Amino acid sequence: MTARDELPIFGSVLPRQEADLNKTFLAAALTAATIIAAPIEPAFAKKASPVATLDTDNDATVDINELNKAVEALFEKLEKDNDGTLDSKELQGRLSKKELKAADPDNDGTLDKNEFLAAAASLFKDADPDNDGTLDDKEFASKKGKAVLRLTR
Ligand SMILES: [Ca+2]
Ligand SMILES: [Ca+2]
Ligand SMILES: [Ca+2]
Ligand SMILES: [Ca+2]
Repeated sequence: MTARDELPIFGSVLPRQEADLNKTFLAAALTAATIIAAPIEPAFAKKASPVATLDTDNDATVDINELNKAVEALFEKLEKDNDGTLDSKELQGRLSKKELKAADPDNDGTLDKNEFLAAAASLFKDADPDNDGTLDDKEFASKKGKAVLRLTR
């Protein structure tokens, strides 16, 4: 028997099995997605929204003071080596290289708490196109809003 004789067998059997497997997998994935998506009804979605998480005075928006609290808490959480600053490793990708550079006016490659808070405040301003000084869930859903969120959790 040569390799050439075997090929048609693999050629005819394997692709069909693979196609069946893919179908089964797809069906399972769809089922899983439905199961996961189902419990997230508005009540739950609302609870997990950025505003609901950060809005400590319950006025349905997040102002800079509320943001600062979350940003400060995250600073403490990320500041593992206790040298008073966050380096790029501790930031875990929360800021791009460009953002980190912009947030680091003393150019030491790390952010102290004030630099970190200022970076968050600057992102907050960018994410607030209606300039009312607060972010709502719609603003948090934007690309810039998501950049703010990355500095809160
Ligand atoms: Ca609020
Ligand atoms: Ca550190
Ligand atoms: Ca610095
Ligand atoms: Ca706003």
